[in-house]
Amino acid sequence: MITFRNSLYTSLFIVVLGACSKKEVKAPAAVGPVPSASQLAWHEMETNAFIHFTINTFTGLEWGMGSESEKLFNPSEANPDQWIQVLKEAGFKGVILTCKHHDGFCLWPSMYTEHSIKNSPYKKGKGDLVREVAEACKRHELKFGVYLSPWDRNHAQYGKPEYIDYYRNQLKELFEAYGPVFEMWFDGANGGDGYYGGANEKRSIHGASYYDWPTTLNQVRAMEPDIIFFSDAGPGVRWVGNERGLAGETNWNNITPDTLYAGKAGIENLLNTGSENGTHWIPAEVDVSIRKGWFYHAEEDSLVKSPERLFEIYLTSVGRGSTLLLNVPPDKRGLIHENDVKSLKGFKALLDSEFKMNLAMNAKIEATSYRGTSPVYAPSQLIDDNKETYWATDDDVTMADIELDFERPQRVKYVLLQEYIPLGQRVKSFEVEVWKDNAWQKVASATTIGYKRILKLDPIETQKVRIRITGAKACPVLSNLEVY
Ligand code: FUL
Repeated sequence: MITFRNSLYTSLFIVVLGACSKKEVKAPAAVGPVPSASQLAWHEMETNAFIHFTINTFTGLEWGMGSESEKLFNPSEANPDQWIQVLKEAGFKGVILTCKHHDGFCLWPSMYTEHSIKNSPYKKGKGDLVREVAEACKRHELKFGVYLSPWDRNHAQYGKPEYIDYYRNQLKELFEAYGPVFEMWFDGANGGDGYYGGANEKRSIHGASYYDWPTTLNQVRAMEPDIIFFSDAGPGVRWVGNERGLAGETNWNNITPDTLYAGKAGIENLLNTGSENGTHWIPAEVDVSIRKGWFYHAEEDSLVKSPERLFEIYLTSVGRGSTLLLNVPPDKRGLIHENDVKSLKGFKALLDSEFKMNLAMNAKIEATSYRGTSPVYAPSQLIDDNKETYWATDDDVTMADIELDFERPQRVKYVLLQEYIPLGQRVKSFEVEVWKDNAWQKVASATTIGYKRILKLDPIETQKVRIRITGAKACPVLSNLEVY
């Protein structure tokens, strides 16, 4: 009888215990603005390429006046397949083409203007480079994006309401014939002198109101619901505030857009860092050219950025939670120049060699705490190679340490962290320490993490690395930790 009772109690105890351990620990609630599905997909692209190509390539200018003859556009060996193949091999996931730059020349045979490829010698006026690039992107499985300059120095009606109809008609042409389009670039350069159909004058517009962007964006969204809009103020992604490849060391994806508009002066610093309590998720995109200029100029052949420079830019863009948009302009032949190809190959080789062996993968991992001590939020989720799982702490814990033990000394050079951004950006400050001479030594400290943060350390031999989250808007939620 006693035995029976005992075993009954034991079974009851086990059932109760089982029920307790199965008790689901609630996931953290989202904090602040969060990315949309298309913004999330955009973050995950990490590196995209810009292609600047127009009559400027043949005149040596950066900003054509709009008066240049279409006859000047004559790439003798244009081969968009080569462009896209080179970019694909360098690891880029998307391409944005200047379908029309400020000079107004269109790389597709638009029915709304004569200032286009149809009046150029290229393929005797039968060419369409927007189509060729969009198709090459499909073949090589890169996403295709469109730059259509709002400022048009060729168009007679620029500055008047009629031009807005023209601009919208061209967007319709592009989105209906060449999609899918993943990103649309609205450049901030606006107004100034130009040809304007022969008027040759200076025209200024009211940047905040002339274009009536909300209407235009709605029209585009109706054609391409998942589109990401780039402009200083987003709404999809924002300018990073410089063209030197530098995202802010503090880089919030949040910003309050109501005081921003494309081309507004004096907002560079704000764009660079975003703001901790910004009301919208509008991440920064880092646009920078592989050359000095945006267009190809033979005299810059010796100034192509080296693989090492491109790698540094990668660290200050992708490594600071942004997406890199690297411009690689075709030359007068219509090919990516040999020097650029060489640099891109070297850049890819550097990426592959610097991030070859993730030491965290086989390390022992612990944390000072994890949410409800549930395995769902355990630190092991940081090294499981699954971006959907994450380590998180209890709601009232905003400081915590994560420790990796490699079990024998390793040479450590980079630490890579990722927040689980579908639940918002949280971390405000963190430090990296290594175990050296029987003590923890601080080797780096930084602020935000966001989609991805890579810290480059002075290479050091150590058996253990500790990440200390020292400040966060709410409980930290991290999906990935890598060490190289
Ligand atoms: C700038 C433009 O004025 C440059 O020509 C280039 O297109 C760059 C990406 O954006 O605002």
